[in-house]
Amino acid sequence: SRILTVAAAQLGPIQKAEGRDIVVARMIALMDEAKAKGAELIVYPELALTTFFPRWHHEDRAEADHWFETAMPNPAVQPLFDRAREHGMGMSFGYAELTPEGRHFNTSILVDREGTIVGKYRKIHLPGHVEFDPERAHQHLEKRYFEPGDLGFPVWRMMGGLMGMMICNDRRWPESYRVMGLQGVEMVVLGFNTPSVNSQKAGEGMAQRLFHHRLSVQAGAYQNATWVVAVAKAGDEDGHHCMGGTLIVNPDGEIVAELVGEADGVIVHACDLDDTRFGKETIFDFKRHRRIEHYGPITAQ
Ligand code: CDT
Repeated sequence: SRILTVAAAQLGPIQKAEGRDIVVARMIALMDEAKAKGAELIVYPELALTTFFPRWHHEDRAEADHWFETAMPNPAVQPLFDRAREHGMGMSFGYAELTPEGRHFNTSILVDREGTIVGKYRKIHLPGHVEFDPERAHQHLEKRYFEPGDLGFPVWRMMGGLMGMMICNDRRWPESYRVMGLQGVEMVVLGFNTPSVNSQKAGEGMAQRLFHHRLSVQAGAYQNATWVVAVAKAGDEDGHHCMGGTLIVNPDGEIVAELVGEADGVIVHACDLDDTRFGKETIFDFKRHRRIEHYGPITAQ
Protein backbone atom coordinates (compact mmCIF):
# COMPACT_ATOMS: atom_id res chain seq x y z
CA SER A 1 0.00 0.00 0.00
CA ARG A 2 0.97 3.66 -0.50
CA ILE A 3 -0.70 5.74 2.18
CA LEU A 4 -1.00 9.49 1.77
CA THR A 5 -2.80 11.04 4.71
CA VAL A 6 -4.65 14.08 3.48
CA ALA A 7 -6.54 16.88 5.23
CA ALA A 8 -9.40 18.72 3.58
CA ALA A 9 -9.32 22.13 5.28
CA GLN A 10 -12.59 23.98 4.89
CA LEU A 11 -12.63 27.71 5.44
CA GLY A 12 -15.68 29.44 6.84
CA PRO A 13 -16.63 32.81 5.40
CA ILE A 14 -14.13 35.59 4.71
CA GLN A 15 -15.70 39.03 4.82
CA LYS A 16 -14.91 41.64 2.19
CA ALA A 17 -13.19 43.87 4.73
CA GLU A 18 -10.91 41.12 6.10
CA GLY A 19 -7.28 41.17 5.05
CA ARG A 20 -5.09 38.27 3.99
CA ASP A 21 -3.31 38.30 7.37
CA ILE A 22 -6.50 37.18 9.10
CA VAL A 23 -7.12 34.37 6.62
CA VAL A 24 -3.52 33.16 6.65
CA ALA A 25 -3.65 32.92 10.47
CA ARG A 26 -6.80 30.78 10.17
CA MET A 27 -5.14 28.60 7.53
CA ILE A 28 -2.13 28.09 9.81
CA ALA A 29 -4.41 27.07 12.70
CA LEU A 30 -6.06 24.49 10.42
CA MET A 31 -2.64 23.27 9.31
CA ASP A 32 -1.54 22.75 12.93
CA GLU A 33 -4.75 20.81 13.61
CA ALA A 34 -4.25 18.71 10.47
CA LYS A 35 -0.65 17.96 11.43
CA ALA A 36 -1.76 16.87 14.93
CA LYS A 37 -4.21 14.50 13.23
CA GLY A 38 -1.44 12.96 11.13
CA ALA A 39 -1.96 14.74 7.81
CA GLU A 40 0.93 14.94 5.33
CA LEU A 41 -0.92 17.02 2.75
CA ILE A 42 -3.46 19.81 3.36
CA VAL A 43 -5.92 21.10 0.79
CA TYR A 44 -7.64 24.50 1.08
CA PRO A 45 -10.44 26.03 -1.03
CA GLU A 46 -10.62 28.05 -4.24
CA LEU A 47 -9.65 31.73 -3.81
CA ALA A 48 -8.65 30.89 -0.26
CA LEU A 49 -6.99 34.18 0.59
CA THR A 50 -9.94 36.53 0.08
CA THR A 51 -13.70 36.74 0.03
CA PHE A 52 -15.33 35.35 -3.13
CA PHE A 53 -14.92 38.70 -4.86
CA PRO A 54 -16.43 37.77 -8.29
CA ARG A 55 -19.81 38.50 -6.72
CA TRP A 56 -18.91 42.20 -6.67
CA HIS A 57 -19.28 44.23 -9.85
CA HIS A 58 -16.70 46.90 -10.67
CA GLU A 59 -17.37 48.98 -13.76
CA ASP A 60 -13.61 49.43 -14.08
CA ARG A 61 -12.30 45.88 -13.75
CA ALA A 62 -8.88 47.16 -12.66
CA GLU A 63 -10.54 48.13 -9.39
CA ALA A 64 -10.68 44.39 -8.66
CA ASP A 65 -6.92 43.96 -9.05
CA HIS A 66 -6.31 44.32 -5.34
CA TRP A 67 -7.87 40.86 -4.88
CA PHE A 68 -5.09 39.35 -7.00
CA GLU A 69 -1.61 38.09 -6.05
CA THR A 70 1.24 39.32 -8.23
CA ALA A 71 3.76 36.86 -6.75
CA MET A 72 3.52 33.50 -5.00
CA PRO A 73 4.62 33.18 -2.31
CA ASN A 74 4.44 36.81 -1.21
CA PRO A 75 4.89 38.41 2.21
CA ALA A 76 1.23 37.87 3.19
CA VAL A 77 1.34 34.09 2.60
CA GLN A 78 4.98 33.46 3.51
CA PRO A 79 4.02 32.46 7.09
CA LEU A 80 1.84 29.67 5.65
CA PHE A 81 4.70 28.40 3.50
CA ASP A 82 7.05 28.59 6.51
CA ARG A 83 4.69 26.60 8.74
CA ALA A 84 4.11 23.96 6.07
CA ARG A 85 7.86 23.48 5.72
CA GLU A 86 8.33 23.29 9.49
CA HIS A 87 5.68 20.55 9.57
CA GLY A 88 7.09 18.85 6.47
CA MET A 89 3.63 19.03 4.92
CA GLY A 90 2.56 19.43 1.32
CA MET A 91 -0.30 21.81 0.53
CA SER A 92 -2.62 23.11 -2.14
CA PHE A 93 -4.68 26.29 -2.18
CA GLY A 94 -6.38 28.59 -4.63
CA TYR A 95 -5.80 32.30 -5.24
CA ALA A 96 -6.39 34.98 -7.86
CA GLU A 97 -3.27 35.35 -10.01
CA LEU A 98 -2.21 38.52 -11.83
CA THR A 99 0.76 37.81 -14.08
CA PRO A 100 3.56 40.25 -14.94
CA GLU A 101 1.96 40.49 -18.40
CA GLY A 102 -1.31 41.67 -16.84
CA ARG A 103 -3.24 38.41 -17.28
CA HIS A 104 -5.80 37.31 -14.68
CA PHE A 105 -6.41 33.70 -13.70
CA ASN A 106 -8.26 31.75 -11.03
CA THR A 107 -5.30 29.62 -9.96
CA SER A 108 -4.29 26.86 -7.58
CA ILE A 109 -0.90 25.45 -6.68
CA LEU A 110 0.64 22.25 -5.35
CA VAL A 111 3.46 22.76 -2.88
CA ASP A 112 5.73 19.89 -1.77
CA ARG A 113 7.05 19.15 1.73
CA GLU A 114 10.08 21.39 1.13
CA GLY A 115 7.93 24.40 0.27
CA THR A 116 8.60 24.25 -3.46
CA ILE A 117 5.72 24.99 -5.82
CA VAL A 118 5.73 21.91 -8.02
CA GLY A 119 2.45 22.47 -9.86
CA LYS A 120 0.23 25.29 -11.00
CA TYR A 121 -3.28 25.00 -12.44
CA ARG A 122 -5.43 27.76 -13.89
CA LYS A 123 -9.20 27.25 -13.82
CA ILE A 124 -10.54 26.27 -17.22
CA HIS A 125 -14.33 26.18 -16.79
CA LEU A 126 -15.28 29.69 -15.69
CA PRO A 127 -18.95 29.96 -14.73
CA GLY A 128 -21.08 33.07 -14.63
CA HIS A 129 -21.11 36.12 -16.87
CA VAL A 130 -19.18 39.21 -17.98
CA GLU A 131 -21.60 42.09 -17.48
CA PHE A 132 -23.76 43.08 -14.52
CA ASP A 133 -27.02 41.10 -14.81
CA PRO A 134 -30.00 42.70 -13.04
CA GLU A 135 -32.06 39.54 -13.67
CA ARG A 136 -29.92 37.49 -11.30
CA ALA A 137 -30.42 37.16 -7.57
CA HIS A 138 -26.66 37.62 -7.21
CA GLN A 139 -23.76 38.28 -9.54
CA HIS A 140 -21.16 35.68 -10.51
CA LEU A 141 -18.62 37.62 -12.55
CA GLU A 142 -15.84 35.08 -13.02
CA LYS A 143 -15.98 35.60 -16.78
CA ARG A 144 -15.36 39.31 -16.18
CA TYR A 145 -12.39 38.99 -13.88
CA PHE A 146 -10.58 35.89 -15.18
CA GLU A 147 -9.56 34.44 -18.50
CA PRO A 148 -9.82 30.67 -19.03
CA GLY A 149 -6.79 28.76 -17.85
CA ASP A 150 -4.07 28.09 -20.40
CA LEU A 151 -2.21 25.22 -18.75
CA GLY A 152 -4.53 22.28 -19.43
CA PHE A 153 -5.07 19.55 -16.84
CA PRO A 154 -1.57 18.23 -16.08
CA VAL A 155 -0.66 15.76 -13.33
CA TRP A 156 2.41 15.91 -11.13
CA ARG A 157 4.37 13.28 -9.24
CA MET A 158 4.42 14.44 -5.64
CA MET A 159 4.55 12.71 -2.24
CA GLY A 160 4.61 9.27 -3.84
CA GLY A 161 1.54 9.75 -6.02
CA LEU A 162 0.26 11.25 -9.25
CA MET A 163 -1.58 14.41 -8.28
CA GLY A 164 -3.93 16.65 -10.25
CA MET A 165 -5.85 19.85 -9.58
CA MET A 166 -9.11 21.35 -10.71
CA ILE A 167 -11.13 24.28 -9.37
CA CYS A 168 -14.79 24.44 -8.41
CA ASN A 169 -16.92 24.49 -11.57
CA ASP A 170 -14.39 22.14 -13.27
CA ARG A 171 -15.69 19.37 -11.00
CA ARG A 172 -19.00 19.34 -12.85
CA TRP A 173 -17.33 18.44 -16.17
CA PRO A 174 -16.37 14.81 -16.80
CA GLU A 175 -13.67 15.95 -19.20
CA SER A 176 -11.69 17.55 -16.36
CA TYR A 177 -11.29 14.23 -14.58
CA ARG A 178 -10.86 12.21 -17.75
CA VAL A 179 -7.95 14.25 -19.11
CA MET A 180 -6.16 13.63 -15.82
CA GLY A 181 -7.41 10.04 -15.67
CA LEU A 182 -5.72 9.41 -19.00
CA GLN A 183 -2.46 10.49 -17.36
CA GLY A 184 -3.01 8.03 -14.51
CA VAL A 185 -4.07 10.50 -11.84
CA GLU A 186 -4.35 9.00 -8.36
CA MET A 187 -5.56 12.00 -6.37
CA VAL A 188 -7.40 15.10 -7.58
CA VAL A 189 -7.55 18.06 -5.20
CA LEU A 190 -10.02 20.87 -5.69
CA GLY A 191 -11.48 23.83 -3.89
CA PHE A 192 -14.84 25.47 -4.41
CA ASN A 193 -17.08 28.45 -3.58
CA THR A 194 -20.62 27.41 -4.43
CA PRO A 195 -23.49 29.79 -3.66
CA SER A 196 -26.18 27.83 -1.84
CA VAL A 197 -28.91 29.11 -4.15
CA ASN A 198 -29.05 29.25 -7.94
CA SER A 199 -29.18 32.91 -9.02
CA GLN A 200 -31.25 31.96 -12.11
CA LYS A 201 -33.54 29.25 -10.74
CA ALA A 202 -35.77 30.03 -7.80
CA GLY A 203 -36.35 26.89 -5.80
CA GLU A 204 -32.95 25.32 -6.44
CA GLY A 205 -31.67 25.42 -2.90
CA MET A 206 -28.82 24.00 -0.95
CA ALA A 207 -30.03 20.38 -0.80
CA GLN A 208 -30.05 20.10 -4.58
CA ARG A 209 -26.76 21.95 -4.92
CA LEU A 210 -25.10 19.61 -2.43
CA PHE A 211 -26.56 16.68 -4.36
CA HIS A 212 -25.11 17.90 -7.67
CA HIS A 213 -21.77 18.50 -5.97
CA ARG A 214 -21.55 15.00 -4.51
CA LEU A 215 -22.88 13.45 -7.73
CA SER A 216 -20.19 15.15 -9.82
CA VAL A 217 -17.29 14.41 -7.50
CA GLN A 218 -18.28 10.81 -6.77
CA ALA A 219 -18.81 10.08 -10.49
CA GLY A 220 -15.48 11.66 -11.42
CA ALA A 221 -13.65 9.62 -8.79
CA TYR A 222 -15.27 6.31 -9.74
CA GLN A 223 -15.06 6.70 -13.52
CA ASN A 224 -11.35 7.50 -13.32
CA ALA A 225 -10.44 5.32 -10.33
CA THR A 226 -8.95 8.22 -8.39
CA TRP A 227 -9.18 9.79 -4.96
CA VAL A 228 -10.83 13.22 -4.96
CA VAL A 229 -10.47 15.76 -2.18
CA ALA A 230 -13.05 18.58 -2.48
CA VAL A 231 -12.85 21.56 -0.15
CA ALA A 232 -15.39 24.34 0.41
CA LYS A 233 -15.25 27.94 1.40
CA ALA A 234 -18.58 28.08 3.15
CA GLY A 235 -20.94 30.25 5.13
CA ASP A 236 -22.18 33.81 4.92
CA GLU A 237 -19.89 36.35 3.28
CA ASP A 238 -21.36 39.85 3.54
CA GLY A 239 -24.90 38.47 3.17
CA HIS A 240 -24.03 35.94 0.45
CA HIS A 241 -24.22 32.33 1.51
CA CYS A 242 -22.04 29.49 0.20
CA MET A 243 -22.66 25.82 0.94
CA GLY A 244 -20.27 23.47 2.74
CA GLY A 245 -19.84 19.92 1.51
CA THR A 246 -16.12 19.44 2.08
CA LEU A 247 -15.47 15.75 1.45
CA ILE A 248 -13.02 13.04 0.47
CA VAL A 249 -14.07 10.40 -2.07
CA ASN A 250 -12.32 7.10 -2.72
CA PRO A 251 -11.65 5.51 -6.12
CA ASP A 252 -14.88 3.52 -5.81
CA GLY A 253 -16.78 6.80 -5.71
CA GLU A 254 -17.66 6.46 -2.04
CA ILE A 255 -17.51 9.37 0.40
CA VAL A 256 -15.07 8.33 3.12
CA ALA A 257 -15.16 11.59 5.09
CA GLU A 258 -17.41 14.63 5.03
CA LEU A 259 -17.25 17.74 7.17
CA VAL A 260 -20.38 18.87 8.95
CA GLY A 261 -21.09 22.58 9.07
CA GLU A 262 -19.83 25.75 7.43
CA ALA A 263 -17.05 26.90 9.76
CA ASP A 264 -13.28 26.44 9.57
CA GLY A 265 -12.51 22.74 10.08
CA VAL A 266 -10.53 19.75 8.86
CA ILE A 267 -11.29 16.17 7.96
CA VAL A 268 -8.37 13.80 7.67
CA HIS A 269 -8.21 10.48 5.86
CA ALA A 270 -5.41 8.01 5.18
CA CYS A 271 -5.75 7.47 1.43
CA ASP A 272 -4.15 4.35 -0.04
CA LEU A 273 -3.07 5.37 -3.51
CA ASP A 274 -2.85 1.68 -4.45
CA ASP A 275 -6.65 1.57 -4.11
CA THR A 276 -6.70 3.23 -7.53
CA ARG A 277 -5.14 0.20 -9.18
CA PHE A 278 -8.08 -2.18 -9.32
CA GLY A 279 -10.30 0.24 -11.23
CA LYS A 280 -7.49 1.36 -13.52
CA GLU A 281 -6.58 -2.24 -14.38
CA THR A 282 -10.12 -3.56 -14.87
CA ILE A 283 -13.32 -1.73 -15.81
CA PHE A 284 -11.56 1.60 -16.40
CA ASP A 285 -8.48 0.27 -18.17
CA PHE A 286 -8.70 3.02 -20.75
CA LYS A 287 -6.24 1.43 -23.21
CA ARG A 288 -8.34 -1.71 -23.53
CA HIS A 289 -11.86 -0.40 -23.27
CA ARG A 290 -12.21 3.15 -24.55
CA ARG A 291 -13.71 3.51 -28.05
CA ILE A 292 -12.24 6.82 -29.10
CA GLU A 293 -13.41 6.39 -32.71
CA HIS A 294 -16.83 7.41 -31.39
CA TYR A 295 -15.70 10.30 -29.18
CA GLY A 296 -14.84 12.86 -31.87
CA PRO A 297 -17.83 15.17 -31.20
CA ILE A 298 -16.54 15.77 -27.69
CA THR A 299 -13.67 17.84 -29.03
CA ALA A 300 -15.52 19.39 -31.98
CA GLN A 301 -17.18 22.81 -31.73
N1 CDT B 1 -16.71 29.14 -7.99
C1 CDT B 1 -17.48 28.45 -8.84
O1 CDT B 1 -17.02 28.01 -9.88
N2 CDT B 1 -18.80 28.28 -8.48
C2 CDT B 1 -19.74 27.66 -9.35
C3 CDT B 1 -21.05 28.32 -9.21
C4 CDT B 1 -21.87 28.09 -10.39
S1 CDT B 1 -23.19 29.19 -10.52
C5 CDT B 1 -22.59 30.48 -11.48
C6 CDT B 1 -19.88 26.16 -9.14
O2 CDT B 1 -19.93 25.45 -10.15
O3 CDT B 1 -19.99 25.69 -8.02
